Amino acid sequence: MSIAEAEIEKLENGDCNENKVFFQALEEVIHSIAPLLESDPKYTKFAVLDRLVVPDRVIKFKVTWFDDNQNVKVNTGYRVQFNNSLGPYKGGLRFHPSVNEGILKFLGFEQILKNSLTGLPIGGAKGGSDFDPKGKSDFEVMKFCSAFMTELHKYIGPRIDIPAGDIGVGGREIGYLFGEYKKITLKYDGVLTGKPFMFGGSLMRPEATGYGAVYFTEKMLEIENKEALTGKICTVSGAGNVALHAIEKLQQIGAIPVTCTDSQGTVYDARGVDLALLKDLKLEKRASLAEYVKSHPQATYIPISEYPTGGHAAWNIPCYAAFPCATQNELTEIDAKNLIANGCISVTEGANMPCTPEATELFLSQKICFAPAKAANAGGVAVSEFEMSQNASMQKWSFEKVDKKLKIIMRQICTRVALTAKDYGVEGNYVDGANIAGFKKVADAMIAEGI
Ligand code: NDP
Ligand code: 2IT
Repeated sequence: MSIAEAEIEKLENGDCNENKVFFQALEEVIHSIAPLLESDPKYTKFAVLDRLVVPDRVIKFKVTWFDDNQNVKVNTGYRVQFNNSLGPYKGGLRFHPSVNEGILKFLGFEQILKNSLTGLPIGGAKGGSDFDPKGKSDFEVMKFCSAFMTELHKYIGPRIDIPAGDIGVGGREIGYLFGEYKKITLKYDGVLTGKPFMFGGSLMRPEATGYGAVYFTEKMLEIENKEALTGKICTVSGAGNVALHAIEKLQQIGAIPVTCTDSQGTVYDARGVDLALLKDLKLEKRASLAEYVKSHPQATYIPISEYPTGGHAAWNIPCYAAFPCATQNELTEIDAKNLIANGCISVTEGANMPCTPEATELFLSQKICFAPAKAANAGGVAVSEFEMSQNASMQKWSFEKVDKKLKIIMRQICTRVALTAKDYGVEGNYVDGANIAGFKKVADAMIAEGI
């Protein structure tokens, strides 16, 4: 039995350990690439899949820091350096209490194929900590980031491994991490992306993932001969980096995003989400979405505790296109049924793996245009690579230049995914298309580089 098959068997036998989300991601890819493995024996001969599913290394370390009351706090830090066949390890850092090795293996594995799809020279990695930035003072976040970097700096570098943001890690955290790296190493390197613009960040990196997801969707709807998003009602989940900028781009192209969510509930504003208010609440005040309705009594706030499935009410609002942009497995089969019953024709995964396998299967079987995360949210890491290029050449590109390059890359990914699906007899299935196209490039590089 191969390693990959053994991993799947563990899942089928009810192994509910922390690797569950990793197996979920793996299972989907293994299913998609079966025709490729059958058509070309070299992938089996060189055991590419078995080699790909095991990270090159998993670095796990203790992070100790003082809170504002001088109490010693202890967290666990990780960096999963998964695969560097196409370029240096690249991928975000997540700070959230749920973080464990399994979640980071799932995210790192997805990142390998996502980064491959961009066509840029970047390998796959992920990292983070079970540290919860919520409710912490700026000073506590700074202390934690410094302590985290005290360990992490040993393993990263602009040609080795380049971390960035993810859930709970934005410009503030990247700034503190960068400051500590510089202090320890004396190097002013482009070692992290998502830096604030004033010290080497790329314009448009904050917007890139959300904007990119919308650019991808526009191209997918064109290919599938569906009406464009302009004038259409859209539902969005999340109220963080990805969601805010998906909402922003949707508004710019004349669509009407009517929802956003956080971990506690959904805001439904039928007139369209007030983005300025949302940014103020989430980016400046770091407040709950429940505050939104205080300024907009016409809008509704539905806490998850009051929604029958315990999930998010966002997916029960009629829409033309849905954009889950919060977190993994947030959109279930029931949500998928509701979306389809209410006339939704397109679903774009802005978050990483936000749809459960059952929901994804339903979308595919019902011929809903379905843009999988590793293709649709690749805009963030693509602009991260643009940031690396700018840092390496001591340049600063304009917003317009980055935006233009982002749009081109998202449209190229979409076309390549659609064509790959067609070549393998699954036209319209962007999940299989993305997995095959992403895998093939990494697999060919792994074979060419020897074992
Ligand atoms: P943020 O931390 O900026 O925002 C996360 C949002 O999701 C918050 O509104 C948060 O609510 C909400 N949320 C709801 N449920 C959960 C949960 N169980 N765990 C964590 N958050 C939850 O993160 P991003 O917007 O950067 O990331 C969102 C998704 O997009 C993630 O899946 C991430 O991996 C993916 N992604 C991010 C990229 C980037 O460039 N940042 C690039 C590609 C993918 P609350 O405020 O209540 O915590
Ligand atoms: O999931 C992702 O692609 C990210 N969190 C962004 C990674 C990056 O290196 O910009």
